[in-house]
Amino acid sequence: MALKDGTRVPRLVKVGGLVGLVCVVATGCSPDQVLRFGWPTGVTSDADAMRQLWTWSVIAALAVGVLVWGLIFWTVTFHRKKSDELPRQFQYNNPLEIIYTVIPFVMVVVLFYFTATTQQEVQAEEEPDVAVDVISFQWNWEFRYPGYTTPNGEAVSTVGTTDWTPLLVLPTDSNVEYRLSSNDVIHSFFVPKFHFKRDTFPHPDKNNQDNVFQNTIDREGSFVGRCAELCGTYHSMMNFEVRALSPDKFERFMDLRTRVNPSTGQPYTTAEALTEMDCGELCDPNSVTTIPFDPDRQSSTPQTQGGQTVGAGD
Ligand SMILES: [Cu+2]
Repeated sequence: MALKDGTRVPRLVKVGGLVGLVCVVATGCSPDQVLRFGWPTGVTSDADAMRQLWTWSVIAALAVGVLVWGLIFWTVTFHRKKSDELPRQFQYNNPLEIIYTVIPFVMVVVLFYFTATTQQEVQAEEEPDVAVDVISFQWNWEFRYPGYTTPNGEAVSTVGTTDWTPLLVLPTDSNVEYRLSSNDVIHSFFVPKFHFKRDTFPHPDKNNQDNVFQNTIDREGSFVGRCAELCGTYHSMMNFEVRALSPDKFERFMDLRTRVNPSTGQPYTTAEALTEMDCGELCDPNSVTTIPFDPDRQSSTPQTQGGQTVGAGD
């Protein structure tokens, strides 16, 4: 009997160890990925704050889970039915009932506290470095920069068409303020890499909507943006692209956009300014994460094609 027990336990340990080793090695996850618990990588400091909340929430959930699983297995293993005699009963045990009311209450309070403080951090507003009016309409986007004026005396603006996906050019490492509105129905401004989405309302003031949010993009790149509110026939094609440039490149971009293009006699468009800057993939005049609005109602063209360049101009 003693020999049998002595051989069984090491075998269980070996099998458990092997399963653990396969889990760690075969999945190929880095320590950072493990601690993300499936949370995708974002490109803003807000996204990182939300990731930390997620990581600690999962760790707390796992700690509770391990405790509960342990208690279940302990009960199942060591407290099996031994006779027909009714076991000792625990109902109306006040200390026990107080404990299992208070502990979940404390858990809810702790989770609520960290959720609320993270939300406050994400929604915090300071003096912006750059402000952009995001104007949605069926079925495209206009991005207007009230801080920059063209020689015509109008605010610098970018509008998407059926030939060209609108590019929202923004500086990295700067506090950007987004002021959302809609010209018709409710749309939703969603950049998956921001880990943030907010509906765009017609008349946000009359609808009592907080239509302003801010963030800071921490790296250069092209990030797809979408409408995330079902807004009509071509909702799925209402895409745009955030083009995050270093502050130097952004200043150069705005310098061009506030001047007249000698070859057209008109202020530089977004596509013309990016072509003029010629800084490689970041200055591609066309979107690289999605394709322009396709007005063909029978079309089943996929809306995301990495590296796709279509059409020219603004
Ligand atoms: Cu929409």
